[in-house]
Amino acid sequence: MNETRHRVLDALSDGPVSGPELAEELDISRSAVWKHVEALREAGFDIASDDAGYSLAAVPEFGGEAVEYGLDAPFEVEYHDSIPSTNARARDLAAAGAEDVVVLADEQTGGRGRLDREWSSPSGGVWLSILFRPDVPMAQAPAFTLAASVAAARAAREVGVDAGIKWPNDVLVESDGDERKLVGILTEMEGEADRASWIIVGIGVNANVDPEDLPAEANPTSLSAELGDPVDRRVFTQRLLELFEELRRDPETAVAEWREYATTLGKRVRVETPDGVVEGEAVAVEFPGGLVVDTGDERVTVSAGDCDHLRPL
Ligand code: BT5
Repeated sequence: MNETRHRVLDALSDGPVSGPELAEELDISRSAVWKHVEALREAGFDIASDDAGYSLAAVPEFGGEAVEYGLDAPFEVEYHDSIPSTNARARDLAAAGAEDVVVLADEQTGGRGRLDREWSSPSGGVWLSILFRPDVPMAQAPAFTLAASVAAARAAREVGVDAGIKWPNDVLVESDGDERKLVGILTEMEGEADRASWIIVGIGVNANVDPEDLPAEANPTSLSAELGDPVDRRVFTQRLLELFEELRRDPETAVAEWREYATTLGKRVRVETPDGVVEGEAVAVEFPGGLVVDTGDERVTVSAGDCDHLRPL
């Protein structure tokens, strides 16, 4: 949303305000005011008008403008009802030089997980990718994945779903040893070793979707299934972005907070890494995100891989 439209919206939310008053306040023509009001109505804002002027009656349920409205984080939000993959779109935007942009979709038709796996993304989810350009070496990028999982777990807890994190990037709801997958995160990046050029953190939250519509082998769950009611996706998305914004400024704290939510620490794990399988007890997570596994013989730090929680011996 452009700057002037933001200001029109802010003025309307403090309204009623008349067209001429608005034009004067924002130093634009009356017809420009009219165009902004119409564009906002088209985006789903309910703008009442009576003798006293215009006022904001209701905010749209979901969408780019809806999420940007009142968002306490410096992201522009590009919304799609349906798109193949928000990460793929964010890569195109990165190639075009963009930054601090969020691509958000109601549905993805070609959602991707790690290692080219599929990410099922029916309508009703929160499928988004955050594109940013932090001044950090590439090796620190895993800290942003952990930051995203902390933000997602916290946002889920704020709506009443007791989420935990399985190293490195799965946000799960656990009960009686049963782990149900709520969120998946896919981080992509490009740059030189000493400085990332861009990082894209893709976050897929099963918000208001029926777990029956998701691949059963992943034992999926959703916010609505856990709560018995749909969540307000606009507010949830805003909190997710605001929490991520705080954590990305302070990756060391993000890693510390990750430990608080971790379900992996203290468990026996089996991690499939690009260099082979590591099995043992997960004893620590080190900045920027490596998992320390005590195999009995030695302590090994793994920085990437698929992690399974094993039953205690
Ligand atoms: C992930 O991969 O968990 C990362 C998923 C990232 C998705 C987001 S959505 C927005 C952005 N745009 C994209 O295209 N991607 C990102 P991984 O750890 O590889 O897990 C993939 C596995 O999870 C699949 O093989 C399935 O078994 C399972 N799965 C697929 N869809 C699921 C869902 N909606 N909920 C739970 N599990 C799912």
